[in-house]
Amino acid sequence: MAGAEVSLAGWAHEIRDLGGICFLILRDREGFAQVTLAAKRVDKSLTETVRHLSRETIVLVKGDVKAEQKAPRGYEIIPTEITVLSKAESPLPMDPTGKVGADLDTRLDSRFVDLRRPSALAAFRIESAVMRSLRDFFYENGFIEVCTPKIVATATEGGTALFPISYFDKEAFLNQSPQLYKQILMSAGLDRVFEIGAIFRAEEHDTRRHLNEAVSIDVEVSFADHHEVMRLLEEAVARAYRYVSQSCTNDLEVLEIELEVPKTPFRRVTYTQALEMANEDRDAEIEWGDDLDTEAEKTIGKTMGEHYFITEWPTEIKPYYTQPEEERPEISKGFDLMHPKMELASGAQRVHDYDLLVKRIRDQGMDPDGFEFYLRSFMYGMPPHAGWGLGLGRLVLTMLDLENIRDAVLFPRDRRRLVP
Ligand code: AMO
Repeated sequence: MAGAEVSLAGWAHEIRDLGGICFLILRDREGFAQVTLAAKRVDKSLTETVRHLSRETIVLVKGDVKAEQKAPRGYEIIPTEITVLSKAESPLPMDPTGKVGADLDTRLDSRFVDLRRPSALAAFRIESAVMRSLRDFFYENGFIEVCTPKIVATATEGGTALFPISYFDKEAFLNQSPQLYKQILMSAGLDRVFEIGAIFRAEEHDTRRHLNEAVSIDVEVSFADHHEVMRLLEEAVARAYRYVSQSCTNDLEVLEIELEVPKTPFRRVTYTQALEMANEDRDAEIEWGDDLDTEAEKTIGKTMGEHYFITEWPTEIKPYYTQPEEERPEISKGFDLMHPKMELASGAQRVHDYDLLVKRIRDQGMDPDGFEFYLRSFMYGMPPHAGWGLGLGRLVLTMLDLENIRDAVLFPRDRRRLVP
């Protein structure tokens, strides 16, 4: 655009006053532009305005583009008009250039400034690309996007981790998972649905991979078994990696990441094999039938070294909606998708038989009466079906090797944080 007249608005990232020449570096989400005010060529009043700008003030610059090798990206703007659109107070709550580091809490308290750092923003642009690639993938594969309610009357993932809310004169909760609704939609004949939405877990965890509000990418498919939806899941994950590696080259560069697209199919290990790996050099062995703890996940992850599935879980430790194998009902058709560092998704072929489902709910110590609205959909024609839920935050966290899930969530919710 050399020679063109442009209007450019942005944040005053840096003002460098060298006496005879003054530089204003403007920043927006796409990067930086240099505005050059040489005493000889630019009206004195403009230079005065720039000299007195506080950092992060938003200005509108009108001027001419000039090729200049020394400027960022090889161009500068010679201004003819500068308007202050919004003045920034000083001092700033944190340094948006990232030169002065800030701890996570300070960054989250002032997220609007934190996100002005290109590396903070890059993760969210990549997250957007991940959602886009997955939506594309689902639409290409015949899925319908759905929105299920987040205010609900029952627990889905067991009764413990629920957030009660006040809902007129009734007891209500924030939904832990779209699980029951996506299953009901299979009875409705929607065949293949997906949802990208919030899930709420009242867990007391304070870890780098748990939040009390997370975004889950949920899928349900009729006339499918667990094998089929595992294939769908590994293709979805690989697709997201591939899309990011092709379309987010600038953001990956900012984050200094060379993204490797995981190869499909991912390896499948059974729960029993995983248990053997976990117990290899461990003092207190995990017994068959117990859940794999964080330490176990780490040991197995090290051995595997890439994405993998854990299959053939004991029926007892999978939720009531998980279909047991016909020949050996103590083994379920549930699975987890693992990154070497953590669990990314879980899923299963579901129970579609009404009587078995009622029994499974009872066996897990719950009252089928509370599930009436769900169970009814199994009485009038429910196809066999399978599905999964994949955590968006964890997918991005592991893809970009971030320290903390809070770096992959714009406004995280945890035990201590309810604002901003
Ligand atoms: P699950 O409870 O395993 O399964 O959740 C699915 C995925 O969602 C993400 N996730 C979380 N991420 C951050 N913080 C949390 N507190 C949190 N809880 C869950 C994880 C997890 O693997 N209904 C089933 C899914 C299904 O079978 O379709 C379910 O909710 O990445």
